[in-house]
Amino acid sequence: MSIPISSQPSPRKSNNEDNQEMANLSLIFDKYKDKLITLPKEKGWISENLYLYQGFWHQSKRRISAETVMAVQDGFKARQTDIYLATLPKSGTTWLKALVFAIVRRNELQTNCKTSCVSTHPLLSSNPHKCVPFVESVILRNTPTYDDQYSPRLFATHIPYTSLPQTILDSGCRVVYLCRNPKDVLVSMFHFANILRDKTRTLMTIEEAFELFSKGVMPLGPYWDHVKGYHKASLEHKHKVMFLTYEGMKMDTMNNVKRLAMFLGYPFTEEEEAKGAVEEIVNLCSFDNLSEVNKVGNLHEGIPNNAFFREGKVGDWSNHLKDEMSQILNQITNEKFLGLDISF
Ligand code: PAP
Repeated sequence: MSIPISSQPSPRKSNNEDNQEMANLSLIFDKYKDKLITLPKEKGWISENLYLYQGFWHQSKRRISAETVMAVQDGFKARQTDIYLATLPKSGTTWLKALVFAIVRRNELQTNCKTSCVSTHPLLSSNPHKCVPFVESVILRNTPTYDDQYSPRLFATHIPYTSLPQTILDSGCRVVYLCRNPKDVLVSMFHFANILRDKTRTLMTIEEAFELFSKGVMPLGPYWDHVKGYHKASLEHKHKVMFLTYEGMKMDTMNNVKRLAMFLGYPFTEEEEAKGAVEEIVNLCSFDNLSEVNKVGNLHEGIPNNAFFREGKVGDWSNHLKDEMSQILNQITNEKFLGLDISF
């Protein structure tokens, strides 16, 4: 279905919608509080605790939390035409959201015409997180802003494959998973957590972050289990689950954007390629461009837009991790990924 640009859902939400979401979030926290207190706890990166739910560590009392995962499992309804972008936090979610939004909505947004429409593209004024919502926060919305009338609906999720609601698994929709070198995920999460950390807590040290990460304790960790779940699904459902790496995307963004478009059912025509549409999307979604657009403002209260843009590089871990930490993580990763075709 082609939607005229004038009727596109606006990525900006009104204060009323934000207030409604906060009210719905409180109801969800309340609904699942008895279940939450039965779960094993560990030290949290941002708030005090993480909770072990279905084998993965989740935050609590946040938009992306054990409670909102439970609510998604209980109430979310997937469609066959939906597209889901799955990641472990800090693996390139923001980048993937931007790329897929720009690819799939390009006809409506006419990104391939180099005149006026480029200057009005939502990604030139909005955080990619506003353009592609997480299912974990979509369930907080009331129906009129649920984007039900748009097809395909674009959603992201941090939910591990084995915890995805049955409705997504049964729908036969497409899922793209993006994973990243664990050492860069650890370092990125370490910086992000210190920006968002509860003000009552002292900042984390890299040693503390390393220790928790190696034990599998990070939001949505264990890292290795999250990656393996989607990797297995990509082998079992080749046409439905696509497995990408941040490093591969960085190395050859143009070709991977073309592959992504093909997989999602929105291949670039020869004419589009000749006009430079792929390049235009790659540039629109580049770290330099998106970090410039998002250098001010907040995504939500207490979450600055610029927290999602730090270095955007492959291998920044070497500036933060000691050799010994790197060797231990290599060893764990080699053991966990033994026999799997996953490399960074
Ligand atoms: P999220 O899961 O909380 O949404 P996510 O977007 O996955 O976060 O991770 C942020 C990382 O992606 C940051 O990595 P760094 O800390 O190592 O720098 C961020 O810089 C990087 N990033 C954000 N946008 C882009 C982009 N357009 N291209 C490449 N990397 C990006």
